[in-house]
Amino acid sequence: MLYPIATPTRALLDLSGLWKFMIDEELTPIDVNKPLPTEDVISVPASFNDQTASQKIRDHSGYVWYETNFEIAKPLRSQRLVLRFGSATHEAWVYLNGQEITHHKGGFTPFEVEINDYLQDSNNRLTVKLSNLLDYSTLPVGHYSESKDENGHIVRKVDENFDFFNYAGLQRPVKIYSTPQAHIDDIVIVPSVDLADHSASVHTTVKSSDDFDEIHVAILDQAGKVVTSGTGEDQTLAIRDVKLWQPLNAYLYTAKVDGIQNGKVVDTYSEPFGVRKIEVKNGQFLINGEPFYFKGFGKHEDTYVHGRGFNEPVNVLDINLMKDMGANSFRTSHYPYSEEMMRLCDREGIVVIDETTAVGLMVTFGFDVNMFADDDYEDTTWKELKTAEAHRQVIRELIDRDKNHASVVMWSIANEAATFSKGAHDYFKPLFDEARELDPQKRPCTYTSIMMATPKTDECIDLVDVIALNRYYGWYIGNGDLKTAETATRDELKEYQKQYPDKPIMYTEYGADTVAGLHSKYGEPFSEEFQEDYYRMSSKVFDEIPNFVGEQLWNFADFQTKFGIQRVQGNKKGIFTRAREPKMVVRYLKNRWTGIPNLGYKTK
Ligand code: GCB
Repeated sequence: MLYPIATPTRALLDLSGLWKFMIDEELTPIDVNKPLPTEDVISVPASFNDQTASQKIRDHSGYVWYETNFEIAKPLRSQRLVLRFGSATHEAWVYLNGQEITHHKGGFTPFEVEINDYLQDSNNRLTVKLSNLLDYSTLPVGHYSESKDENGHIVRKVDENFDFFNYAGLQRPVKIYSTPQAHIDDIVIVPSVDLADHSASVHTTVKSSDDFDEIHVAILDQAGKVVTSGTGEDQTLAIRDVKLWQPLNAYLYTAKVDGIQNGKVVDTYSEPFGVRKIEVKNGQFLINGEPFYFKGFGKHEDTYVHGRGFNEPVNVLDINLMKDMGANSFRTSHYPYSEEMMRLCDREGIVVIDETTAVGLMVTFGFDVNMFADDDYEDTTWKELKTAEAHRQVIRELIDRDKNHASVVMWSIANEAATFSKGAHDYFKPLFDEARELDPQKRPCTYTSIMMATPKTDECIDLVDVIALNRYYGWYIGNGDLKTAETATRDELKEYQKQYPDKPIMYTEYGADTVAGLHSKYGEPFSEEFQEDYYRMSSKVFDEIPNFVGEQLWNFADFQTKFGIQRVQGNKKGIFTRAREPKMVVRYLKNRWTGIPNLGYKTK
């Protein structure tokens, strides 16, 4: 799916701003033929939750309504007009002038619909009903329950089966774009690099409305100069003296696609792309033929007031903070991030592990890891969950959206699923097959593994290209005891290395809750000293393991979660606070990471 942009043949309207907003108390039905019965407003794009003084609204589980009015300039009415949501969390029913025009489930991927047939000459009313409910059939997974209050009204409850606040709303840009009737629908770009020859062949496939006489593709360099061009829906173009997209040293070409009728350009679209080669070989993760070392983070889209809403200044700041520390990568834990963030990473040379919304796929999820030691413990996840269809859908939509991004080097199919439990392999095998089949660039695939999934118990390691571990020795296990943690970390990594000598291993999570400003002469847990000691211990072990190809710590910044006795206004494992102030450990990590090359670490 193409990102919406203005081009010489396309106009773009942004519906950001104040929309009418109300929660649905389910007392009287809402009539979509009338304006919403409220004067309250909310800002779009953003989560609705933190824009209110009302706890009832903030914590509402169920349905909410949004409404805006817009005008379309007359000259545009002859064009094909498409309404596009960057996302709508988690399920949306969309009405234009009282008629339902589309429905979408899945809160972190875009969807769009043609609106010409529903438009009025003026004062178009766009109404959106959203649900923030999650259950055993959705991704993310939530425990859903219903009860009745004293008046017999339904009360819905979602207990998140994951460790982040269930922010919802129109969290990403809502836009209308125009195209001519004959239009380009999608562009697929697959570069193949010949490293020895300093050349690349770029395979482009253009999907269109089928009424062009000819499709012309030109590849422009960063200065806007045409380096090669050709004609055809499906073709391979050669680039000599190719400039590679490298980590933290991005070079972007542009594929300028023209749809031509009677010798005239009718539709045109420009897609930026990078040329780079990704391989997993001999226990290494290679970018452009050289071993890459991941330095960076698991993150969240999470900021004050915006909640999980699009916050571009913070995205820019986060990337700058990463680069300043010598970091080169992050994972979009635990859902696809905004398209704007992916485009920013392409430009900045930030390497991304792109994750689906598959989080919470373990019905016995909790912070008490001791329960797993119990002989009677049995996990019944794969008997209970009905997420396979939602999972297939998000894989399809994520790959469709992000397939051309140079920054995306690997897909994470799930976070901390019960891969140790009976039925896991049968669940995951078709999903991995599908991802591999769908990705035109054939990127490696992984899932991030939960602590209970060990070299002995994990049933799904054969499915992954890279072993990605989320580990909390010294925090959830043996809290405060870094000596034992060091041994456990080392023993486990050595075991993985021994059993899977050809698979690269990395940490995709490790960390310790740390209250900014809390200090301890004794290095007690929660202090800034403990956080630093914890990371020093971990780094020491990482450097001993030959196939260990990266460290992405948990988390870039403190973030909001649901309530719980383990959470004090959220998760405090950030190395930055939620306001992006550095904790003490940032100096240590900056020092370590600026000393580790992006390419060739441990081999030079
Ligand atoms: C995990 C989860 C992440 C949590 C983190 C924690 O394993 O993947 O979502 O926030 O642990 O801090 O407990």
